Amino acid sequence: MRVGVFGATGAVGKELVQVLGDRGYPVTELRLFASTRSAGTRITTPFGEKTIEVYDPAKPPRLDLALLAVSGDWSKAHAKELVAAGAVVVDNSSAFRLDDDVPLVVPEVNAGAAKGARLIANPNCTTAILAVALAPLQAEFGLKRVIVSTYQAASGAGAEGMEELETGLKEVLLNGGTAKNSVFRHPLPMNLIPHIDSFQPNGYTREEMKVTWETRKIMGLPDLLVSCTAVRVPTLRAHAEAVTIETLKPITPEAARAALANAPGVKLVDDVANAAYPMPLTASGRYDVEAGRVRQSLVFGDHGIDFFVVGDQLLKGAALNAVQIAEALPVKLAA
Ligand code: 2RA
Repeated sequence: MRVGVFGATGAVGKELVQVLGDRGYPVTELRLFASTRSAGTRITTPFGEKTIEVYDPAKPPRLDLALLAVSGDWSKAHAKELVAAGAVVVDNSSAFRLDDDVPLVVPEVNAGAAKGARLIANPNCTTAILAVALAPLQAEFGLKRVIVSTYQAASGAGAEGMEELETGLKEVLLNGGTAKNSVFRHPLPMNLIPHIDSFQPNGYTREEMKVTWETRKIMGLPDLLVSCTAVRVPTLRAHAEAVTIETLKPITPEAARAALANAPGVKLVDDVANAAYPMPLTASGRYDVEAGRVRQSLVFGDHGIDFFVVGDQLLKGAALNAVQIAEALPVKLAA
């Protein structure tokens, strides 16, 4: 496969290249694209040393697969050009996620939706991590309501977000100074920010509404009641989510644990006697989403559970999911 990674110097772009290598995706030629700022930079990849190129819309490259880790505006402007030039495109941005004719895919949940598509959307990271854990519970117990509170890492704001957190922490801890902020709305070290993306007229943020809209689409449950509070926290690259579900059928913690333990993409980590539960430190750098702290809901009784999920934002929340989509597709070689 001739594969192009767009936004190759960003946090997700770099992970895409690594994941393609780690999973042995059949790459015969890898081309890396980024902004003019990085053009000409040589970088080492699992497929040899590569030079960063700048995309020329007048001459779209001949690719079988294009993985986009770019802004929504860039995707809107160029994704369909790449499809027209012969590539199957997996887009990480929010540009097409809610378009009726573009599948939004988490392979463990709805791989079939990608069949025959040449443009596929990769979900918001928070949604992808959540959907992997909700799918087995929906299959066995049916979902009625989902209430989520998130603890989202700096990596959700890209390499710049991670750098702002690290620099700010050093300033506060080593110099006794004050952390500066430009990526985040407020300084992130020693703080939590209940504000990710823009506020909507209903008082939720766009990040929170993405969880509602995208979960419904991925799970094929257009009327599912989903409410989210999204919070940025000073962790580096794994998003955590406290989840409460109300189910249609009775559910017990034991049955929920069994369903989660057998689910693809989920690792059950739930041994509180030994202080084992999902955490950003243990989920970072891992493909599986950790699920644990499963307990009967005090609100919904025998029709509900509370649990905790943590997934690597750059992997299951972005690069891994995109490569899994590519793996699930019968990508045809471009002419
Ligand atoms: C965030 N979900 O964490 C967003 C980015 N994909 O900021």
